[in-house]
Amino acid sequence: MNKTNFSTPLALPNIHISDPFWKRNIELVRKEVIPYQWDLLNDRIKDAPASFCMRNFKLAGKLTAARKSFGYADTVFPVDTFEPLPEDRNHMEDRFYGFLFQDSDFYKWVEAVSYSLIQHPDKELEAIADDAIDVVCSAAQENGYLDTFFIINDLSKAFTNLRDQHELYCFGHLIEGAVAYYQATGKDKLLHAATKYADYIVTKFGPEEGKLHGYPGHELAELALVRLYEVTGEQRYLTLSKYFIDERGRRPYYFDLEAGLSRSPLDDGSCYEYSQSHLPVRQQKEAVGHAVRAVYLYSGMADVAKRTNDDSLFTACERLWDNITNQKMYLTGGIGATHLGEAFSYNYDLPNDTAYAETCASIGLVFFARRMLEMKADRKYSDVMERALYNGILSGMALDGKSFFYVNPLEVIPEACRKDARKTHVKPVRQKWFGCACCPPNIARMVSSIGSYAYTHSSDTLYVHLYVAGSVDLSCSEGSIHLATESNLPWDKDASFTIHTDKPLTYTIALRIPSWTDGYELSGLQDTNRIIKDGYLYLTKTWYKTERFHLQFNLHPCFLRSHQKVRENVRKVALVRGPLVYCLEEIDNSKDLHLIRIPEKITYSEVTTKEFGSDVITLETNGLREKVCPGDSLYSVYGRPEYEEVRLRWIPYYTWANRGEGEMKVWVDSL
Ligand code: FUB
Ligand code: ZN
Repeated sequence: MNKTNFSTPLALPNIHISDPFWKRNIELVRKEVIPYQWDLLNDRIKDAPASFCMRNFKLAGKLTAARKSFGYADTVFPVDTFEPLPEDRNHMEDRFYGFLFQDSDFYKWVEAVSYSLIQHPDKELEAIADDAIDVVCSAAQENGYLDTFFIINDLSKAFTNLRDQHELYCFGHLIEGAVAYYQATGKDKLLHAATKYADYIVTKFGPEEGKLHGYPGHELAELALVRLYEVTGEQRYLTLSKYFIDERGRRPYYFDLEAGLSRSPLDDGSCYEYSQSHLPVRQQKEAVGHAVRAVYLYSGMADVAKRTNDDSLFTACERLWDNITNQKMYLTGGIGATHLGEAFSYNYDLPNDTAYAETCASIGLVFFARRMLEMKADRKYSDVMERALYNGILSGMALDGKSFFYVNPLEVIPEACRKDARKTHVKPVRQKWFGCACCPPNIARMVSSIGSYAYTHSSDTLYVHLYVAGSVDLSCSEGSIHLATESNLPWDKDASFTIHTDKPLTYTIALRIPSWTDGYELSGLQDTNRIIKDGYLYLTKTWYKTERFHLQFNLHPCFLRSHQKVRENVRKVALVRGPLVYCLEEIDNSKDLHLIRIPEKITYSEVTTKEFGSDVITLETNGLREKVCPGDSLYSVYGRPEYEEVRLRWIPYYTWANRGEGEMKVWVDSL
């Protein structure tokens, strides 16, 4: 591990985003997604599945108050099964409803609100969040415990089924929301609740006798505890995170012990691959199991590796990263190829039409990438981060911010989504909401915190990982630096930078040279030491007052192929332009997209359109369409197919399914 590269993300308040592409999305989140989700959390949207989230917090608050006053308020409902939505039609007043991790929807919402408030202060929104936080905090028990599923249903069962019941996952989201709200507003009520709960958990878990030697069934607490450690400086939170990581996968398996099993259902531990607890994490070489869980875990591992200088943990992270991105990732940055277990499949198994590629999983991949970049500035991380952000994550939200994808396939035939049981998880149009609503609030928090993925810094270097227009302020030992970036990527091919320092200051600006470009030109800088390393251009000089320079990339569309082991993509090609993946839609190219062929000689043209609400570059190429064979027999003697020439219209993948229902295809057959 190269320790000189140790850096840290820049605090969001120091970053101002003016980027047209991202600003539009941030504004969407602020104006549409946040208010809409707030209504959803309060069950005020008629045609969407009920959330029960705020209703559960209120009910838990009542029970907590009763417990405080009378020392007793016990209603006991079953918690033994993973019971997403109790079926009783007439909801009982005193019972928990919704998924058992429904609390996390509020925590993610408040996290998104926090980032939004940083970019755009809004007293009214802050007041709504303050009131909601009062409700949430009123549910906390005297000892700090805060999980409405157990507070309402049966407190005696708390921490008895870590494998399935998501308490430590909700706890992780509580921390993330609380830290973000504190950083955005300076208000610490939720943070107090989170630390009190964390302190309670510290008394419950650890190596000492009498404590639980368990770890989260759905990871997240690991990375969240590190965040809590960073904001409070309290070592015990980092220690607990490291404990969860070190304990995971050790034998005898904790999940066996808590279930009262004397041995594992499967001796090789593969039954625990789903939650990445089949092996100690440092021995894990392949990304397996539930994809969101996996990347949340790996992010936590990276966090701990950095804070504890743990080379073996870093190496495990790097190995897992390489496995995901070289063998298990869609071109869009989607991960988790199978809906069975929302999981990774085997290496190179990347089916396009049954893909799962959950929005949350790509978000988790970005978390993982950002943390790896904090340890090692290598564009293998930032390239993927950018790919996921501009494609597999943004596709999760409609262009009007009002509907969402959970699953992000690379090929869709609407009829199959309805009639083929293997594909019913794939939706041809975005949904208003989901009973299991993990993805929409996750997109909201990701988009509104985009700035924190653009830069990291160390004492002597500012790293620019994403070309997002805006400005960043930071101070180093010698003084303060203000860097302003102007850029209209992904549409335009250049970025201009203005650096202002309060006095002469020797410092390095490291710019990512994306792998999608085959050349670049830097102009406007004199007396600068230039080094290229791991895909970053390091510019070191003594900056003085205000200086401007310019970076221009070669940016042109091109077709990519997959590794030959990706069986699904044999003889297929996909069109990209810079970080954007493009796709064909039925509305532009007629039905039966499987009959389209990409010839050897291609001419490209770029057409800017306002059809998608803002300026978007669509691409046009020549193409061929296989002519329909005469006759309607299912099989007939083979003869070389005939083709007609067609003009193909390609749109950025993230814009698909915004003009009604129809076929869509990313990987298209070549001739
Ligand atoms: O289990 C909590 C969340 O719900 C997971 O992260 C998602 O994959 C969805 O299953
Ligand atoms: Zn999700």
